[in-house]
Amino acid sequence: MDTSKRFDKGNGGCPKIQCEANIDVLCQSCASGVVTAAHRVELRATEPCLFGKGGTCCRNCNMGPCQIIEGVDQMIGICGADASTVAARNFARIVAGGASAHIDHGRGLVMAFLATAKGETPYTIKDEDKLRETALRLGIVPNGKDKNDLAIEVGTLLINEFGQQSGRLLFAGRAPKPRQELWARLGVMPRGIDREVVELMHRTHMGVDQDYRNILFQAARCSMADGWGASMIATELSDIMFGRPAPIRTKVNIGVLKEDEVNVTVHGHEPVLAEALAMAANDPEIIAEAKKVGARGINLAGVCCTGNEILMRRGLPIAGSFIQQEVVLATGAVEVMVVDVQCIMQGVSPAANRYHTELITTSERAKMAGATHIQFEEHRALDVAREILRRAIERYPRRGEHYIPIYQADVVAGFSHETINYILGGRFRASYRPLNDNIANGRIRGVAAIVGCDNYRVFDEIHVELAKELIANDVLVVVTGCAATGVGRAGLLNPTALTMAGPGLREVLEAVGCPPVLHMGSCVDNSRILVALTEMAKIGGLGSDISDLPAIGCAPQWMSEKAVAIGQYFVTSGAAVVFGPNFPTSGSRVVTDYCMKDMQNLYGATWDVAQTPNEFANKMIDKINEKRRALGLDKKKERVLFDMAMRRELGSPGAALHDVGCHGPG
Ligand code: SF4
Ligand code: MSK
Repeated sequence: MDTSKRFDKGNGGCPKIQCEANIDVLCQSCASGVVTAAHRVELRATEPCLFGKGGTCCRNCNMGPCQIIEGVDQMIGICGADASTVAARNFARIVAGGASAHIDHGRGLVMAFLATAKGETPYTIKDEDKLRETALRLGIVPNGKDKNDLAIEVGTLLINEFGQQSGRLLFAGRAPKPRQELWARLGVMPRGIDREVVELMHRTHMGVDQDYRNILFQAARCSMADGWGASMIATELSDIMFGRPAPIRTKVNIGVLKEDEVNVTVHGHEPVLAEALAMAANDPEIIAEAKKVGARGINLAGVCCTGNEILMRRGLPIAGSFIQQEVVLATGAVEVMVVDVQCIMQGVSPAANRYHTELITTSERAKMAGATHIQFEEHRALDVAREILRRAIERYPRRGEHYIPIYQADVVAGFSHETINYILGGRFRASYRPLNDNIANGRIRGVAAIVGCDNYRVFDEIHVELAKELIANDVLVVVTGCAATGVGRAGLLNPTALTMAGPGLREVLEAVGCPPVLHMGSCVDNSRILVALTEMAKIGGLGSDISDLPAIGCAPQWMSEKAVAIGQYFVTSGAAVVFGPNFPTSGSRVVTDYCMKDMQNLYGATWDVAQTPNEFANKMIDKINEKRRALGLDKKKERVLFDMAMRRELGSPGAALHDVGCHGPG
């Protein structure tokens, strides 16, 4: 592999990569020789295998691997498995992989929560109101109980759900009643969190479940153990422990790295260590140590979803999304990159090793060659955090040739479902009623969630172009994960972007000072969207179930298995999902039709697939309009069609600082 290939502005042969900041950094001499995923895409000798891509390569036993072609008799598995069985099994295993990532995250979170309630960590139970609300929701009477005792009761109840064998998960009882009845009827109500993953892995083992529909039912149930189980538990308990997000101003993009501070980036997904690092970074002793080596202090910045966790609650900046992780290192200005779990490319290790940067792994689940391992334990969280920061301080004087780009954008984040309730509903009548009313009266056409990853095989900023088109058509957009960072870079998480919104959406959001795109958190926090949709359905006026709402989700640049698990729990919950750039069962028309057509009759929602921003926007707006018609809200609303000139004219809302504090109406 030619590892010397580097970016060069104006060099037509350089690898393609999204985002100006990435190109800027990779053009600098300090980045010379760094190999990013963009280079590796270019340098690979072969395109992805079509059997693998379409879900029809089976390697579930040693008679294979078998490549299957649907409808060709000689091209079935040695065991006789056909394309539908194999595609369904592969899809199901993707769901199991994605769900298990959230499940293990959720389990770790509950254990940290319990340790905190017992006084064994430096954290405290910050949001007592949410603790009491959650206790009530779980059937625990909170009155008169000490907050730590109550937290132990809540944590114990929830940790037991991981090993539960029968019954149903407690948070699934939050869903609209008709939805719960549907799940019970179809047999997709999750019984226990771990059980659903294990059963799905068993059923997709060679020679077990060989009816694609039956496999996909269990995939749906497994995804529910993620969305209404572990992910919701992780989000709710993180909020109780570290504080429920509220609107907060901060910045995103590589330019948040600082010349005169010790730069420490936290990458992965878990908020627990990042919170300890944030606490330690403000410790006067640590700051004094940083000053001794000539730095002004510690600059803690996020990458991927750990970044989203600390951005939502603490307003700490994000240096980069998934596609920027190696580029952040190629600045040569990062002293330490701390990683925990998920979405950490192995490529960060050689990239870090080209510089003075120390890569530190912190989870026994995720070690890397070329990295230092410092095991994180909650009960000595601050000691671990201080040790990491001291190592970073020690590296600061060794910073060599480096380049910090100017790119950074002002954003307003922190839109938990409770915040949206307050912002749009007002202090004295906090509810989703005003949002529903504005949808019913047509000021807001509907709600769209743009979630998930960015992906080195997609070169266009689809999240950004799509978000612009949706808001111009009066669709309220919520975002999570790396999609949120992408639209943040483009200035759409700033109230100044309201100039791009359609008149109805602008009128509603201008009144409360909100951006047109609301950042709801990390990929685990997609459960916040389930809760928001549930509230909308329960308030009334837009039907009685999630499937009645003019609401839709999409993941235009999916990369991670988690995105498939998330998409499936949205569909099972009644919210349609458009995926891109491809769908993982495309090798079987039978299974793809089942996902994209038959699921409508089961769940009232389907999967769909699109590639360009325009195709996404058309499908999503059509679906929203269809729901509006079914609700009798079909007053004609002119559709704004975008052409290239309009896109150019819209450009970026700029990165100027404005007073962007959101406020509720009452
Ligand atoms: Fe081939 Fe069947 Fe084995 Fe899969 S389970 S590898 S299709 S023989
Ligand atoms: S980090 S899962 S690339 S959103 Fe959550 Fe980003 Fe996707 Fe990882």
